[in-house]
Amino acid sequence: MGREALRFPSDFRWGTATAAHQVEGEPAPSDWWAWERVPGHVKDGTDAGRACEWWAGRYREDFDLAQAMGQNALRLSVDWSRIEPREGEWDGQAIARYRQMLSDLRERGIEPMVTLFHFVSPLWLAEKGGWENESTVRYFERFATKVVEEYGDLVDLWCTVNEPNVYGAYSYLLGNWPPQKRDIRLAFRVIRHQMLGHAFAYRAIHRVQPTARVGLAQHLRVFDPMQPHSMLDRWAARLQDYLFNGIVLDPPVDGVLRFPLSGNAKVPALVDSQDYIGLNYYSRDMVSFDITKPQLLFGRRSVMPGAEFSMEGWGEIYPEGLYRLLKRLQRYGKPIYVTEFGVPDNDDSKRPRFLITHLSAVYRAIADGVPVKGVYFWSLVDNFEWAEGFSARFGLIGLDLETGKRTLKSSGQLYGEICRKGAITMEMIERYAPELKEQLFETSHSS
Ligand code: IFM
Repeated sequence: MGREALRFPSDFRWGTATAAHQVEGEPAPSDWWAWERVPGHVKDGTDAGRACEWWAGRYREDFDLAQAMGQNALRLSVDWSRIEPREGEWDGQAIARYRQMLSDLRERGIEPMVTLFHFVSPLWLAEKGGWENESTVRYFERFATKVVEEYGDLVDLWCTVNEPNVYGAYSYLLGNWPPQKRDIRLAFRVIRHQMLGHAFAYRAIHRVQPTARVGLAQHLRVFDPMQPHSMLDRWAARLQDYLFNGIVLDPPVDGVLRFPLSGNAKVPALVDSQDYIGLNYYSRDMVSFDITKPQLLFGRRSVMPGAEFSMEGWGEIYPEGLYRLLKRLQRYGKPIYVTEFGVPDNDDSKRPRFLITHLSAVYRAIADGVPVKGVYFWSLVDNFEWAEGFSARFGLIGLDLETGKRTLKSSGQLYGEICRKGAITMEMIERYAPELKEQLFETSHSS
């Protein structure tokens, strides 16, 4: 090894993250399956009909590459619409196929983290109102129980719900995703029900598998005031932070669903309902007070002038935000997994540096005592990016949409080197982020 700079703990989980609908292809009838078929819904006219062909067996090619990269962890989801295609009916073949997938992972020495709800609802459930409907909480509890009964011998690390706040915002407030509603009250209702779904699934999983480690993946963003000296900008930034981050962060700790999720109702099943905290981190927003924007709660979000970007329309690349959020999560006293971090970067020109700067932020957090146990880079392979289709590529492995051929990108080679070494070397820092040298060396000398 070259001169070593930053060595991570020996039991650190080096992983990548995926989600069923984004990679599998041949989807079963679901709300997304119905929605993406309507012309004009997906930006580039693609759909998830083929995706990365995992359902047809090509997951093996990606698992082989993940293993060769030295990854020891993979976050993937099971698609509820496959396992329970009709209310109360379990599909034995689909269950068997996921079992094969999970066994194939284990055989490669890769530990699965399984997500139970990642944005996609079976069509029968969506037709009943999906998460708008409180009874979905109980349907979800039943589904979680079934999944753990089926795979408890292969999996003990579970993620109940992915990004409840993003799902609420995109599907029910901004109207970008199915069912394309724009109703702030509905958005909070859907988030509330997902938090309850998490709580009941948490209890159900532990009933079936007492040793399970269960959490949820929280998408947190940094909100900074555009003018730090402006009281109004500071107030607007705090409000955005509360309404996006705050409302989902505290309920699994103290069990209280605060306004606007509910009027401070305490739900016993929610109290202390996570064994780890999952953090999905992407970017930050600069917030300015704007009296003309009551519908946005007087907070206009924009980007820091002069900031680093990947692609037009996507947020700022801000690695310090990952460090800041990890420090913020430290107070909860739970193990932390970075369940996603990643960047849309179609020519892979930014991703290598992105990896080094973000993993350095994780390293600094660990050196400061934050119990980060692992990271899952989004994503293993280029995949179906929801309403963006395939126009935004997030993978370490490139995917040729015509042939399905996989190619490891430079970022994939770099991540592989880091995973295999369990460290970021001095050469990597000098090459990709020389400005960090001083800061990191101060950290590693003082730690
Ligand atoms: O692709 C998504 C993923 O499904 C959830 N978190 C953010 C990713 C990138 O946008």
